[in-house]
Amino acid sequence: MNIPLAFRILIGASFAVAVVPLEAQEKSVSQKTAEVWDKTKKTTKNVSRKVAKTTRDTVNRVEAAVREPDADARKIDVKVNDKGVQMPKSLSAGKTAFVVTNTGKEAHNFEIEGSGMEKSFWFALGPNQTKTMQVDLRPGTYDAVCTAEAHGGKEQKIRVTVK
Ligand SMILES: [Cu+2]
Repeated sequence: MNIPLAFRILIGASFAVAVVPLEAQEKSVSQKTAEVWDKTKKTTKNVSRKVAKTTRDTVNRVEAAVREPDADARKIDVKVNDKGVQMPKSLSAGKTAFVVTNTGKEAHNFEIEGSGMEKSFWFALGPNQTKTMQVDLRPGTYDAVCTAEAHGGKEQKIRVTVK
């Protein structure tokens, strides 16, 4: 077939014109797909974060409701903050309600451990949050610990004697 050169150039040019936009289109489609996927991931993350927060809030409420101290429990004020745990170092045996308040700026927890007992809050306390933990203290020595990841990764504990 004898196609004049001018025609060949014209055909070639029209192919080029046709091909380039197609590639551009494909690119933008894959880019769009990537963007949508990115958004989906972000949305999924946000949703799961929200669910986690809701679960935590619910558990906090449950903890507070279930662990309302008995009227005859001896109430002991405990402060947890960025310096550690502050509470009396000598306690009497018997039904005890630790009223724990986070007076710090980060999350803190409270754990009482000793004489075969190990009890802490399921979730750490946020700043200004108060939770109550009721235990039956037997005579012995205990560690009152903040297990939160504050304090530069170190646990803070004090020794408590129960008589
Ligand atoms: Cu702490």
